[in-house]
Amino acid sequence: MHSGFVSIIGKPNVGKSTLLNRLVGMKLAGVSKKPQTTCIVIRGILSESRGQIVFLDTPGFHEPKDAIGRFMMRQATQTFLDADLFYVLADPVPPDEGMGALLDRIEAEQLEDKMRKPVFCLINKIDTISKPELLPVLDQYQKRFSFDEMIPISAQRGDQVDLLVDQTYARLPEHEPYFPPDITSDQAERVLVVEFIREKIFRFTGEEIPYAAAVQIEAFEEEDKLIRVHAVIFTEKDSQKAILIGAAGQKLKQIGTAARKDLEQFLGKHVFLKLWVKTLKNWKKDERYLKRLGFK
Ligand SMILES: Nc1nc2c(ncn2[C@@H]2O[C@H](COP(=O)(O)OP(=O)(O)OP(=O)(O)O)[C@@H](O)[C@H]2O)c(=O)[nH]1
Ligand SMILES: [Mg+2]
Repeated sequence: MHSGFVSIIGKPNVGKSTLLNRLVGMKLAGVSKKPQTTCIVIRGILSESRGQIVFLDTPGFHEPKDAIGRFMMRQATQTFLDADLFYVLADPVPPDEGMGALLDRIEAEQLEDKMRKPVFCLINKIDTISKPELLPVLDQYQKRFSFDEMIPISAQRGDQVDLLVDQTYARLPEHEPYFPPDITSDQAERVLVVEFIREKIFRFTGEEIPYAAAVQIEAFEEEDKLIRVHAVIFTEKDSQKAILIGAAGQKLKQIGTAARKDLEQFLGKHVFLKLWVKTLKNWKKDERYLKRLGFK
């Protein structure tokens, strides 16, 4: 059997989390139209008779501005050490400055690393462009960088994802599975519960609100037919707290209802979800607060 760890990297918003969910056939990672939706590494496991692939969905690479930004970059780069293979996701446009910087860095790290690992370049969102538009893009990537594979895909529609999985197994080392075959993630349910609530905040609030919000689970109690979840959403300012709650609590209700539906599907039980909003000034800048919020 062939088994190993695959790190999914790329700039914010290229579709890393969408691809992870597609690969494991289940929604694990939050997806939104806004950049920097993912802030911790989400692991998804694909088990088959031919082996096992553990996908690591990482926060997008960007210039960190504060402590939480630095945490996200550490999370993304940590997977460099764990990975047997890399997927570098890109938009279906010619490589720009930012992408170049990311790829140059990967190449530099690879050169230093004696155990050089395969790198696949995945041009995502090909459902948004035509073939004649795509060909010159592929050409430019191929001219500038040397990848082990270059595969155009649509994470959303699933185009070429089977091929991607085949090519991945072909390059992974011979190894027994790392995890039992019946789990899709080895992460604690609590961690994924935070991810689901965060996704709804990203989806239903605008401007700076999603970036100012952190979710902490206060209680997670499993009963016979019901799971009770109590969670607090921290914001940086009272004004953000007011927006997040909304007139007559409407916004918070919308977030809570959508999150509960996702959680019920994921946990396979009825969920009672209680959300609070509190202000915690400077949580993004203070390492101690970050630790308390689970960003260790
Ligand atoms: N048309 C199209 N849209 C896609 C595709 N894959 C992802 N998207 C959309 O692109 C946006 C970003 O997707 P995410 O999966 O959240 O991107 P990400 O790379 O994980 O983003 P961060 O976590 O913020 O770094 C979402 O609106 C997705 O629905 C695709 O193959 N085609
Ligand atoms: Mg993501």
